[in-house]
Amino acid sequence: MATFLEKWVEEQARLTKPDKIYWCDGSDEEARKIVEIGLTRERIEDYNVFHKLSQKTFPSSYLHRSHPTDVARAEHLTYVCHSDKKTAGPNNNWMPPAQAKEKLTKLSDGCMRGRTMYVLPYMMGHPESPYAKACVQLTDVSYVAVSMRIMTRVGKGVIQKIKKTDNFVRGFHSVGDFHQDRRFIMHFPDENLVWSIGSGYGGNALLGKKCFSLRIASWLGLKENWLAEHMIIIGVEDPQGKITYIAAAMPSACGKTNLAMMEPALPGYKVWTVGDDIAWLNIGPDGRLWAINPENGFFGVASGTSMKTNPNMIRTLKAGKFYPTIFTNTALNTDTNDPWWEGLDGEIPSNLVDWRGREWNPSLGTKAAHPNSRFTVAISQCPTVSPEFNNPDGVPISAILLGGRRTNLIPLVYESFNWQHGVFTGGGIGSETTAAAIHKVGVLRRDPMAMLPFCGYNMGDYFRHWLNIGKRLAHPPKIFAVNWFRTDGEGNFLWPGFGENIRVLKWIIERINNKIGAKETPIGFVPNPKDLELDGINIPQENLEKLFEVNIEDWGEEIKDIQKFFEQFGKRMPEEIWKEFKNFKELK
Ligand code: OXD
Ligand code: MN
Repeated sequence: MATFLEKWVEEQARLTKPDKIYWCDGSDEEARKIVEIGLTRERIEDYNVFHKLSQKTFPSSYLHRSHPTDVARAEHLTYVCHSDKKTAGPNNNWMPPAQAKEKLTKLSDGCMRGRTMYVLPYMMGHPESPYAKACVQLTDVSYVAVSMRIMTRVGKGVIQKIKKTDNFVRGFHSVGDFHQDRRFIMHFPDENLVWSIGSGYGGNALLGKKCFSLRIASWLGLKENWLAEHMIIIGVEDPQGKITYIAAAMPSACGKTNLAMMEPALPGYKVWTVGDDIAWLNIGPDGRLWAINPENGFFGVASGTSMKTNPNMIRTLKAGKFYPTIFTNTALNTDTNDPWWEGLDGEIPSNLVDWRGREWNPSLGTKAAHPNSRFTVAISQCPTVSPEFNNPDGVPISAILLGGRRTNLIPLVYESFNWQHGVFTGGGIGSETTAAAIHKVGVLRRDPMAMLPFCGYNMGDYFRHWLNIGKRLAHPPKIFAVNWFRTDGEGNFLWPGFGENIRVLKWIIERINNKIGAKETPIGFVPNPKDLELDGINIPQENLEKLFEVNIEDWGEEIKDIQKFFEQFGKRMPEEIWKEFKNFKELK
């Protein structure tokens, strides 16, 4: 008798009418065959899906050019279809599930004609982890099939795990005709189902990532008492060899990947990479919070990545051990056949075509690489990958960092008074928007815990869930807010960032271990200037003062904006958060 999985695949095939159905095994040999199809037979607009790059600089690497209208997450076309609108909350687009399915069924009818339907069984998390989840994605484009092999653990073993059950997350994906009017990314949390059509962009199409590991998983976490978060996970080793694990939430394209594999500027320190984008956080038997990274690869922003900003990522991209590495929407040096992006080390090459394949030179005043150009590469190639990366239990978290991109107001670092105050602080965090999603760049929006685009249910309930998790933790991590992006009046950054951020992490670790005091302010504890390690760095005194200044008179607009944001959630907003808000306002 056919299994639930087989029946589902058959049903989808009847609807979408692919020429072929291909069950993937996740092998290297298979990936090479699929890439070959993208190199020779499959096209998007004017280009083959893959272009083979010079194998000298970045071995095993290929360039992919997206459809030009399809280069970022489409938040306005992303829906979370709970049975009622209130559960989705004001933070999500919503459609009744039956209506959403009717729409998607029409759009999907015959959408794979002339194409192959790839069936990808995969795990999010190490197969032996009690926290891992089995999933199956269907897709009709080689780029997505191969990217899933890099980003997740694809393999036939998953089918054995699923057996005859329906206990897996289903992801249906088709690029459709790429038309924006026929593009939707829809989630059905109660059915463990994601249905995405019309986009081949990573965040919309690699369904294990944002769609499952954040939107659906956050809903599972609410029901099962855990947290699915938009966080990196790192181990910071001090000169004595002690490793402290930290999780850090920051919005897309705000430096999470750089922080995740930072080369510390302070001697004797080392950062170990567990994850660069997503953390699943569970309460361990010891009452601590334990984190796993459900992913197996990096889908990071290429623009700005260099030996200066992230040497370990450049090394990862050059390793060429796991097949393949993909660059998406970078420029191309036509002399050397290498990818190129703004910020890469060295001179601007003289013969470049831009991310759309058009001749380019700096006098055009445009960017050669798309600002959201990306790489997709295996985490196993990263020289700083943590020995704990595959530990089924994950790592114990001692601190949570919550950040945003703020050119003013927000100090470099401050510590919340306690868990509840930390949830209030994280809930009110704002950040200036970036090119990772389709919207105006540089606009301030509230982005609680960097989860605004990814929380699969009402954020009022999400804050309540955070409070509940805190109550169940015998040893909750301390919560800190960070902001690397503060500038002076002329737009220059006040803090050098990158490897120098270790100085902030050192302060955080000393606070965790109760080694140092701090200055109490209405927003939390900020460092006493003497406690921030500044040896070997030259930061003008006035910059330092600005970086830690909490001039509460300047917070008026911020407070109003936070209040407006919280009010949207009406009765779902926990009283405790309003209490923290009130305390804060009164202190002001
Ligand atoms: C990502 C994002 O791709 O947050 O990780 O957009
Ligand atoms: Mn992300």
